[in-house]
Amino acid sequence: MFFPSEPFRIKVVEPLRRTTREEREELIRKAGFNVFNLPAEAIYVDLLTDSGTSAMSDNQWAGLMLGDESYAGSRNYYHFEETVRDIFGFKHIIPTHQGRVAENLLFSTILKEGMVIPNNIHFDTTRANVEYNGGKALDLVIDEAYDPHIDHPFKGNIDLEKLERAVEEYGPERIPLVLLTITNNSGGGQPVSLENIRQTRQLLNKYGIPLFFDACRFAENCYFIKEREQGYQNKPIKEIAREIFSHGDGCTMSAKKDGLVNIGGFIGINNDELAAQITNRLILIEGFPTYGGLAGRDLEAISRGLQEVLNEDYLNYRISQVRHLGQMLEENQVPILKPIGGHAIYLNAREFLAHIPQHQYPAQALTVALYREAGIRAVEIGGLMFGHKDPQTGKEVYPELEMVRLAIPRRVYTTQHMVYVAEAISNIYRNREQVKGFKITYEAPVLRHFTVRLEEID
Ligand code: PLI
Repeated sequence: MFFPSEPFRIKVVEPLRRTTREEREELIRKAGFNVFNLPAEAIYVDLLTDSGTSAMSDNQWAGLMLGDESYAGSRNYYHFEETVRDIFGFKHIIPTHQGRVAENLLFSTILKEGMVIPNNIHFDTTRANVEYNGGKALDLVIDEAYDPHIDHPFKGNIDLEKLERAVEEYGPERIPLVLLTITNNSGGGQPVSLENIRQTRQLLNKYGIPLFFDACRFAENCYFIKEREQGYQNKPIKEIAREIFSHGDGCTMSAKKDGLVNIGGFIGINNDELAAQITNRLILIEGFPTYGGLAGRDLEAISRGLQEVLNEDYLNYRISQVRHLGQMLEENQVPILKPIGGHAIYLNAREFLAHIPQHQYPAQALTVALYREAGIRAVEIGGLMFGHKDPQTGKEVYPELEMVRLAIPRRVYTTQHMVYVAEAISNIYRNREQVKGFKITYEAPVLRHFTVRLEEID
């Protein structure tokens, strides 16, 4: 077994509390069987998300002390702008307090009723921001992405034929931009190849459609390109990143992922007019353009985080830690999505709990079982998150994949934590027949998984 060793040592520790099974039973019932409602202190290993949960380095913490909290023209903004431009290359860099605000600013500016945004797969906040602003969110990833057994090196690639068909069907005037999510979170943290990016660009050039990136996990995507794509083995990660973004007209970024910080984001954009419109909206809802909803110290931590995330020792450890967890699960025959992605392991709940039908939310049932068994928090990415009522038939429509995501926070948990998680899951798998399905008792009209309440079916 290959153990990924950490390219850092631990200077500060955060104690974790262990709970009893009885305590967890009471807490999960009180939470309406929704792990978003659990107090974080009652969780032993929190794999809900890799977003905003990274451990910052000593260099980043030192940067916080250099925060310049001037309302306008903070020195940290200039450092941030210089760093982002150096990696991403876009002309205008607009800070926001997190990724979904970047999405909201972009889509509320460019979308008109009836417009369409193609993507490989929209993340849930991206889809919601497109739809809320009158657009239609199209997921056009390659078909292989929907088969959890296919071992494709770039399963995040957009399907160019599907894209061209969409352009012909809706017309280029109804497509203000195409997004590529790198890595493709909702499809398993799978990378997009540079070849696919180049081809997408060429196709869009024919129609004059801009290409944008949802760049949350761009460094992890670059690592996979270096590892898997011919011609990139000897290229530094930063050069790969620059090549990716050279094909784009802009990006949205949640720095809470590959910015290695707890809060922050930005929009990068080349179009002057669009940048001006977005900036005006930013002033209305986020703040002055040199802080965009963040403190100066946060901007400094992002600048430093973006430089650290390009370090190959770090990326090698990061990807290997996730892979190691996946390999331990595979050794115990636990069904997971293949190949193992960049930031998370995705348990294939449909196969794991084959006795629970999709309308009883097997992925949610598995998420609850993980908490009950071991105090581990994961997130459902299946019928609860993406299921919805068809407006015409009123029937519930379910997504193709029914997954539980174990997102690994960056630089937070040790190998021993991963062994603990693998053992707990393998144990549930051995006793899977005991896990029961759920029904919804309350749901909100958008992004229902955050506040849903459920009842166990006997
Ligand atoms: O959580 P935000 O608002 O900083 O970022 C939104 C967002 C946009 N795109 C993608 C691909 C994401 O993964 C994303 C946030 N992801 C979360 C919260 C996650 O748990 O994966």
